Amino acid sequence: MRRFVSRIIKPWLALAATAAMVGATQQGCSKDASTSAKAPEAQAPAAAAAPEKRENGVRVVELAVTEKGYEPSPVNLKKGEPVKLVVTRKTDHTCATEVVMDGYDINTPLPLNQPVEIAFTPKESGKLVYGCAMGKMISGVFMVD
Ligand SMILES: [Cu+2]
Repeated sequence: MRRFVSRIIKPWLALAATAAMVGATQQGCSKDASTSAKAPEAQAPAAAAAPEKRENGVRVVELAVTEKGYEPSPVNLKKGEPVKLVVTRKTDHTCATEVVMDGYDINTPLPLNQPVEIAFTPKESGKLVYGCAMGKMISGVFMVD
């Protein structure tokens, strides 16, 4: 439908439609936002290319919350290895204003542009999903080995 319309409408209409779509993705927990936030999950093993960062032997993982969701995602972690997340929310245009992780008692607010540290130790192997407070409509993934 959208493709058909864009083929026949005049350029200024196409511009208007584009603007409307951008507006829609900025509404946060809209379907568009959750779809784009989940896209990286599909390519799971392709994980973080960045080298591991450590402070006093503790793994440090820096995450940003952008309009695409939590980035980077997925990130590989190791079971039993303590991790310090440093999460910085860089957008006010989504509902991802906290990090919620079930099973770890984590529900941490993210003030805009302020790095927030969250320490935890993965206790099970597999996929660990965290996300926003609304049922993780916007989410990120840790792959725990
Ligand atoms: Cu949400």
